[in-house]
Amino acid sequence: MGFKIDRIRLRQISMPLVHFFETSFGRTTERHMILAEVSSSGVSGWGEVTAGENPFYNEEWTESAWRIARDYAGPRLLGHPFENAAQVGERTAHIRGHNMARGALETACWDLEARLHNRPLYQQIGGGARKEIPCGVSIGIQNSVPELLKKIQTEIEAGYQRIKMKIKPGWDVEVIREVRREFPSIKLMADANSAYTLADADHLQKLDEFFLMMIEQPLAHDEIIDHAAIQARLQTPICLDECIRSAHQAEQAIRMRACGIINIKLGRVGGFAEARRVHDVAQKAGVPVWCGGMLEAGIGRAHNIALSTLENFVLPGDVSASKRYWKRDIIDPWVEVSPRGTIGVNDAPGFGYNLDMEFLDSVTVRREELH
Ligand code: OSB
Ligand code: MG
Repeated sequence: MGFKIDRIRLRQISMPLVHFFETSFGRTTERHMILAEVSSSGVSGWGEVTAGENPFYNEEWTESAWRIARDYAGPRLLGHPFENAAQVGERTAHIRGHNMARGALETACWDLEARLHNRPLYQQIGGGARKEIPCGVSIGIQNSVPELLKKIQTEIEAGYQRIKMKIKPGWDVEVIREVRREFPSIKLMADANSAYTLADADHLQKLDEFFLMMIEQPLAHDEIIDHAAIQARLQTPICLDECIRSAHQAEQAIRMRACGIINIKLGRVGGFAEARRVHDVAQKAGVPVWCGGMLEAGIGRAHNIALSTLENFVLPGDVSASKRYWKRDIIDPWVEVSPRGTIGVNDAPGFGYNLDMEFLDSVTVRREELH
């Protein structure tokens, strides 16, 4: 069943985080995100832009995504006869970069397609390998080590299956040593968000003694070759995040042995079709993947859950409970995590949750409609 998009509604919402989230590139206290609603003859699908508030994780931020979605990507989709949602990404592939803005519209079209077929999104994308997905948490840089230890304790008690901690120069080896002293056997990993260079190789080698599951994106956001060089010097597997924006880059990184694991983020690769291709490339090479997070509100979170039901998402992801981020989420029910650290996958049509429209309207700060 094909479809034509006859209306696109963009809205920007603003919500404070329950707790600030700090990475090597900065601290976030309030999220400003864009939601996209694509409609075809009265049926709507929803997507979420996963860009940050500043162009620090990658080149995108809320404002650039608004302009790309409104002026470039949105108009390319309106009125075009799509045979299926897998074709949507190609319509905006002439835009250089800006995968998160493109991805919000692409994922919205998959949600729309799922609803037109009256089936859950996870089935529409070809997932369904598991009925509940394994969850980890990403814990930001804290003001002190005791605060970090306390946060880890809380999340382990809640049942989360692995802990990811953010690192940067000055908050790395000695902090991880303290964490390991307190929690000798938890599944632990570190994410540097590109805070180091090859000149730090000797320093990063010290991390091998802590039996980390992986070290995520230690080097530059666009540097696959240097990651191959650092991987050759480390026993701990490298996991690439920022570097992998396409299946082709995943193929190159794997071929060069730049990573042993890949973090897949829908926005970073431009949507479900490319995420699936990255997944397939990795699976063929025997490289496990997991679903990353971008501090999403309910729509993006629900999409991540659907993605995580593809076969090769075998490691716990950064997809966790709504209440870790929000005082109130925009979906109903909120995303909840079981005591064994899993999220159950819903069978309702589309992304599987209801939108809390009243609350959504109350946090909306800007709107635009495209015909
Ligand atoms: O590198 O995975 C990352 C958040 C913002 C930007 C980049 C990253 C992250 C996270 C948070 O680690 C994951 C989450 O809990 O949503
Ligand atoms: Mg990361």
